[in-house]
Amino acid sequence: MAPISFLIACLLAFTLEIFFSPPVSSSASLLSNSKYSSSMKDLIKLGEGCVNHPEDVSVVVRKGALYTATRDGWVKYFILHNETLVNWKHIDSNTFLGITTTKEGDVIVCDTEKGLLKVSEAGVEVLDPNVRFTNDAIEASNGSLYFTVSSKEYTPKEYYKDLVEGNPHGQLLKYDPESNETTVLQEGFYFANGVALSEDESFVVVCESWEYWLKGPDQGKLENFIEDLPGGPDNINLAPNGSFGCPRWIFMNQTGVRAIQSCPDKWKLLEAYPELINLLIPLGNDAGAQVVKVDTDGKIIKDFNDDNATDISFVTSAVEFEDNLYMASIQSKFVGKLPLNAPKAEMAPKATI
Ligand SMILES: *[C@@H]1O[C@H](CO)[C@@H](O)[C@H](O)[C@H]1NC(C)=O
Ligand SMILES: *[C@@H]1O[C@H](CO)[C@@H](O)[C@H](O)[C@H]1NC(C)=O
Ligand SMILES: *[C@@H]1O[C@H](CO)[C@@H](O)[C@H](O)[C@H]1NC(C)=O
Ligand SMILES: *[C@@H]1O[C@H](CO)[C@@H](O)[C@H](O)[C@H]1NC(C)=O
Ligand SMILES: *[C@@H]1O[C@H](CO)[C@@H](O)[C@H](O)[C@H]1NC(C)=O
Ligand SMILES: *[C@@H]1O[C@H](CO)[C@@H](O)[C@H](O)[C@H]1NC(C)=O
Ligand SMILES: [Ca+2]
Ligand SMILES: [Ca+2]
Repeated sequence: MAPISFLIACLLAFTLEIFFSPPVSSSASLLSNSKYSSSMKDLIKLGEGCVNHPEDVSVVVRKGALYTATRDGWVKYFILHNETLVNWKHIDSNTFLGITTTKEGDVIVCDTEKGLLKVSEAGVEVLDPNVRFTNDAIEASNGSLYFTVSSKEYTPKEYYKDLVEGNPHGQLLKYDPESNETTVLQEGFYFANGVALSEDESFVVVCESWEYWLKGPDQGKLENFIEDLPGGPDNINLAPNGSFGCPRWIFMNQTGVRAIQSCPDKWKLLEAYPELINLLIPLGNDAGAQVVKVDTDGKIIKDFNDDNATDISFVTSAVEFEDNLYMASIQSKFVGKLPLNAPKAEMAPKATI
């Protein structure tokens, strides 16, 4: 039986942590050269009020269309050249997370309750009904799907328990469309979240939200891809030119997280003070918004920041396409579009004679 004084000591240590070092760590640029960092102040809101909490976005290049899956069960897309929103398919679900588009133009949706779904013109097919808490998927050129399960232990509603417990319950899996079989490729991720394939498909990158780094198993080897990001990464997408774009959503003080994880009476503590979790995982504007672009070696090469979440908060997905960065946030009701190459005066075309 743990003495109550120890519980109080833990609580004190934890609250001190919170009050004396705000959980919102500064989302200041991660780059020494600020030339490569930028704000999100030119953000344009697409479909405002018509996309209900989109978690992820994915582009079908040949259609010039950007797809998203929303909290009210819609798979919708924007025709990008004229920014028209099309309500495409509806599924009775409010548990969508990550999506990916396939080379056939179908959309793979991770539904945390129903499993791994394929949405096509013909309708909805459940590819794997036996997986729960799927978070993101990516298609390989031969049609296999790599996807993540964030936690084998907890449900999406209990996600914070996964963080507080501090054990790795996440998985990377592969669905083979020929055999209709799923295999577990790798266990032991700290909240497996976004997944992406490198351009040459030699490695797959998995974002771990609790451990702040991305792992890329290369031919069975597991290596760290980016280490020590100051917030939990969510989705990740291949950017043009082989690099990756990756939004980071929770700017939590890692020391506060470690303090509660190592507290023996953490469950009692949480039960007594459930609001502690809100301090640990700031949501809304407290979460800020940040997207980083990394090269194929995991080095940060570009950093987009909205410290005070003035334009968008809690970005969960970012896709670079035709000189724009498109962003989704599970907390917003729009898709953000950030033009990357604002026209410069000195680049005005020269007159010809
Ligand atoms: C987190 O809190 C610790 C302890 O107070 C502090 O030393 C550290 O700088 C904080 N980290 C961030 C990223 O704010
Ligand atoms: C947008 O473009 C598509 C074809 O690319 C067209 O079908 C649609 O009518 C256009 N929408 C508007 C509002 O112009
Ligand atoms: C696709 O390639 C992967 C990796 O080599 C392999 O594991 C998988 O079985 C292949 N899938 C199909 C449908 O051929
Ligand atoms: C794949 O197998 C699952 C059972 O695990 C089944 O429900 C589903 O209908 C099958 N899908 C196809 C395309 O055969
Ligand atoms: C593409 O990558 C190469 C090599 O890293 C770099 O020199 C070039 O500037 C990049 N182009 C773009 C558009 O990012
Ligand atoms: C964000 O808010 C902080 C504290 O209120 C302020 O010091 C800072 O200047 C703000 N940053 C921006 C980019 O507005
Ligand atoms: Ca995705
Ligand atoms: Ca996610």
